[in-house]
Amino acid sequence: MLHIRRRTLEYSDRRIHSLPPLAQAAVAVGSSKAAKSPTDPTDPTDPPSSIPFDLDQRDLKAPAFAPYPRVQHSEVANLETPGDNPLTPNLTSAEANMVPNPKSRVSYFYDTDVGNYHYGPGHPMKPHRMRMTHNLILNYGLDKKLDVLKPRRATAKEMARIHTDEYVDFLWRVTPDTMDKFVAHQSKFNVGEDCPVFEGLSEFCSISAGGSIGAAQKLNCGDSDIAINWSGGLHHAKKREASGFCYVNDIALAIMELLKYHQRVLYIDIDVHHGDGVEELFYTTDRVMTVSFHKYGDYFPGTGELGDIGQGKGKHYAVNVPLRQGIDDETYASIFEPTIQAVMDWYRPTAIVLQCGADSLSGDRLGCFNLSHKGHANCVKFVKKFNVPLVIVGGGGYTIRNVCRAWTYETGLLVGEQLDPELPYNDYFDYFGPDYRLEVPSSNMENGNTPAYLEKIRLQVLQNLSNTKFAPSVQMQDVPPDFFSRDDEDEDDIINPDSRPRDCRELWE
Ligand code: V1D
Ligand code: CA
Repeated sequence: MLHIRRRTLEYSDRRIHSLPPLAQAAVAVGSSKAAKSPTDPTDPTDPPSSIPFDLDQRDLKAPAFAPYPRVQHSEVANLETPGDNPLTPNLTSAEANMVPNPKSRVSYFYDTDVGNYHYGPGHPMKPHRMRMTHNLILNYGLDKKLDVLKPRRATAKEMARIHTDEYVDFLWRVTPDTMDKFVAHQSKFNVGEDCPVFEGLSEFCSISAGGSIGAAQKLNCGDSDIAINWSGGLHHAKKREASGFCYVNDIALAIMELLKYHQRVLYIDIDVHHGDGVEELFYTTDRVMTVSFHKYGDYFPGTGELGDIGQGKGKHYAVNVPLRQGIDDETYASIFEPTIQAVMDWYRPTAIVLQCGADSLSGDRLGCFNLSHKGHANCVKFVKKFNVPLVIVGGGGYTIRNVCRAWTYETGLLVGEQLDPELPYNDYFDYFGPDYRLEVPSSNMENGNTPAYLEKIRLQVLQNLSNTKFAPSVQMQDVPPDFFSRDDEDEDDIINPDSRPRDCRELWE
């Protein structure tokens, strides 16, 4: 048995490289714009906001051609119609999906306290939506198909893996009653109208982050194929400040956890707002590829243009898909599917984190897209089909009855259950009137994304991807200690990376 000192993983990839067809087409398109940098790494007065430890010790090898089953594009028109998977030409798409996809083992993280936190009167972010979603999930009986787990709460030390000690210390100490003591800190750490200091703020952050870290650990230990944390997805939180209703970047913490055992992690963001916090933290590494689909142009947070593609070793490992308002199911799939297929072909991630912000749904209080629940869930379905270990997190979503509908529908999809469109009776039944149904319909709003605009975006994104000449591989990589290792463990203990806990349940109970 191989025993090594300090957790070290061996990665190798000796398969033969060949150009995926989509990317071949893209190579013919013109060159990309220069990347815009969130920080200047050459400026000693501006410490990088990206992850500090060395992610880049690698041995580059040629990648394989299309290692995942190619997924049929544009399934949105009718998600239940027969598919044309060349491997299973005579099967319906539902049957075809079942052939390469054995039933997934799905973990689901939920803390009953999460719905009790309150951002304050008039604030659109409502943690209560997680309680409503959980209750709907229970009333559909989906808990029987899920491994339901209460997350361990993330500690300040864990948060400090991506945030500055000073910022974490502030989050843990500030309360609405002690605000006066922290006047100078309020602008420094960007707390205020968007990110208010509310009662129990640090506990709320611990629950959200604990769920996403736990989800990553469930994949790392091989216990689950998919792990869900609808209380996570807080993609705007920055290394040293809060932003856009987000304080602790649970997604980056989950990605850091995945990087202990995974060579390449893909982050996909379908929230209507740009996933700027996650992008910024991994902007200079090729070990994480970030892909964000978002409204761009006179819209929060104002970042995420097509030419923002990463920097240094991370150049070409950030992908931005700027969209106009009113995008519908079919149009969204027409850009999402080829982009993700090309990313999978080129980058070949060994784990994926999918942020499912529900403010991209039609009729969202802050959003401006026109996706139905099916159009939103099509992204989840498309990503799931690659059978790569998958963390699912929540995010934005401000018409809370629709957030519950979409996340419940997606939970059903992830466990392979078709849900009755008639809602079961549940504790929040009144919220769902007058129809009391599961669907989130799209509206007749105008789609600002013309075919010509989307084609331009699609070609440029594929062109940028074609510049990732290969999927980076790592031969030997020091990984940070597991979050769940106790402080009193001997640093010099001999650790066998193949002896990861088979059953992580003990970590959570
Ligand atoms: F409408 C409000 C009422 C009270 C407090 C805040 C808002 C509000 C609405 N939209 N704040 C916003 C956005 N902030 C601004 C600010 C104006 N300043 C100069 C900035 O436009 C923030 C929107 C945040 C969206 C968060 C998110 O949905 O992406 C999310 N995802 O995961 C968690 C949150
Ligand atoms: Ca959002």
